[in-house]
Amino acid sequence: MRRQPAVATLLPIALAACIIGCFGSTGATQGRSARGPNWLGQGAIAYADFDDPERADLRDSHTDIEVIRVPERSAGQGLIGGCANTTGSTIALRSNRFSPHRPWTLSFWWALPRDLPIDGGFGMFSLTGKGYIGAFVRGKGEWCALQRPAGVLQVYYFGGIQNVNDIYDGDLAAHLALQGGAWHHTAAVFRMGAVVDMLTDGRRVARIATTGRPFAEGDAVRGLEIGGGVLVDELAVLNRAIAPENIADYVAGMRRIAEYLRP
Ligand SMILES: [Ca+2]
Repeated sequence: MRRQPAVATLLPIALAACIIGCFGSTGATQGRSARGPNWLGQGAIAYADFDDPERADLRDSHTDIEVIRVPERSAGQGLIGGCANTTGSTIALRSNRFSPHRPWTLSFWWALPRDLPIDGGFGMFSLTGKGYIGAFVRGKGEWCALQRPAGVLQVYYFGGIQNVNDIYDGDLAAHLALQGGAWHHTAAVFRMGAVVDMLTDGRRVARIATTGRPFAEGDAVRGLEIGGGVLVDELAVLNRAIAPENIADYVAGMRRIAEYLRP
């Protein structure tokens, strides 16, 4: 906790003790503490808080995750501290661990740098190999004749698996604050070798279960990109499929910490 105990009443001290005690920086990821509950710290095989511009985020994490690209940081604009600014380029990683035939979880926070125009869009994440799994927001335009920015989850181009273009929310702005600086959490959970769950702010918004066959190691899914037009913070890759109720608890806890640490 970075905030100094310069407080006038006992209430903030009690609150801080509760946050640290119940939801502290507990887990260690290759020497780095992952903010959040135990299951996050213990399960994280990659983690970045993007707080220290001198530190090479993700590079000292598990050695079988190759860091292809980490864009520039924006100091002080993150959910907590600094963040990665993906308006110029995405965060790009590569590893066998990203194959959806294994259970794993991608967790990160994102915010738009400015209010989203009606024809605006941005990327959330994408996985690539001999197929594509991705989530993004696409604005009003010719693509699918959208009238409003829509949330999309896709599974495409896997031989033997039916393509799915799931426009899970045709009017995202009606359900999610898309103003600049409004932070949201996205989790993608890969479970049972055949299911992709997507959660926004701890709530499941989309699920794709494969039709035809499950995902396979031979699909060679290695590439992971995060962001594309957004600020990204508190990025974690976990080596198991996290239950939705745990993710909801994590989101609520991080919002309390962010609120408390806000200058
Ligand atoms: Ca941060």
